[in-house]
Amino acid sequence: MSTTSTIREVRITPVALPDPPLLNVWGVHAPWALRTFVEVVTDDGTVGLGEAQGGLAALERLERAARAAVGTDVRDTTALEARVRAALSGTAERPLLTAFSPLEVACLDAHGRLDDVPCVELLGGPHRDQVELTGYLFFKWAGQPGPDGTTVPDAWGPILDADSLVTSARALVAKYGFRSLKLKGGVLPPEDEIACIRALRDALPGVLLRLDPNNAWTLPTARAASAELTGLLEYLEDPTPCGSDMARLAAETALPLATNMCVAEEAQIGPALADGSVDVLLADHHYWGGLRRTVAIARRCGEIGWGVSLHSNTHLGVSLAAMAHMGAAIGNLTHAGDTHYPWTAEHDVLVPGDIAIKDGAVAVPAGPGLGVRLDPERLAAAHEAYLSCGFRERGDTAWMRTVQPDFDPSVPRW
Ligand code: GKR
Ligand code: MG
Repeated sequence: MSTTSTIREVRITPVALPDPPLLNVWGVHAPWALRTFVEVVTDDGTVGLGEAQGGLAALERLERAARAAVGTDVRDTTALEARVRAALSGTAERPLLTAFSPLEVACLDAHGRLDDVPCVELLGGPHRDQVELTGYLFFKWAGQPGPDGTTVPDAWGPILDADSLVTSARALVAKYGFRSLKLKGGVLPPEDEIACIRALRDALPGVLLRLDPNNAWTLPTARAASAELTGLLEYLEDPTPCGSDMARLAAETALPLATNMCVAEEAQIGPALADGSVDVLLADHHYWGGLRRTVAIARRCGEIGWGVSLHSNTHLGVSLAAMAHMGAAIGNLTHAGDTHYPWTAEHDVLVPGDIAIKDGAVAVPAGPGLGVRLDPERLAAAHEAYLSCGFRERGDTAWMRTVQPDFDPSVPRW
């Protein structure tokens, strides 16, 4: 076991990857999705990897946190957190933990490499050797808007009705073996989305289904929809605004309610527990403050009677590897975790073959640390794309308004 583990340098590389026009309640994904990679380098040259959400504001916080991380021991994530908290003093808890997270993941990766153990061992050890994942269905346009009103088509084509949605679902299930599917809702009127769920139920009877309208429905709409959806879904995610509406719905419906919006930091657990509005929490290490904290939050969910799933935003393979190690360490992972990876995999910057989704699951990489490697050429190309793409923040509403200038992202909408 090596004893040299002090961080001498943190390399931060923002990247951009092509993104299809996936629709959601806030608008539509722009042609470029932004992520940021972290490489923590110890004094003996060991490198640990982390992946973070992109965007200039988050990047600036991450850079400040990274400067504070230099000189800490990769084995001492408590000291790392203290330094990050000091460096970002005055920052709200969620963005602060979002800056800490990729550094914590990178330290765990380096620690695992130094001690020749997989990260899951540093999280308490594995409950499973692969983590079940959910195929993520989106409505989408035929392609991204091009110059002068043209469309730049993509391989998925338009997904705007039940038939095309079922076709995309069949394709995801055939390619990745998913045993559950999540539909990103809040895009079409509720009756159309319910019809889509019925079509999926008929087409893929053995596959569990979820629907996430991202707070788009009023309480009366959510009440009526949940009556129709009970028995069709394993859970309904964030149907109506957080707080009293979610609580009232939860009290009335037999359908389990899940969230990644109403409980997104520790201070929100108590109120949601008190009002009974949550049955399943979608954990996300990117904003819960890294792998160790998220494993602890998941344990707490078990104690208070909540189920646990995993939340996902557009991400690449370092995050997928982190989710695999973390998901394996969560004893009470009651539901398959979300992942955007099928929408981004072809643009990953890992050494090809280091990680993949097969048979509806991701195997925990066997090597030390996270068990995955960046491909320097692919990383450099993705960074060049970042420099030239012109996008610096995620802006689904702004991109939607390039096509539909009067688009209003307010919720609840129906
Ligand atoms: O990428 O469009 C998207 C998703 O809607 C994502 O932004 C959400 O955070 O998938 C997420 C969710 O479960 O709410
Ligand atoms: Mg959600």
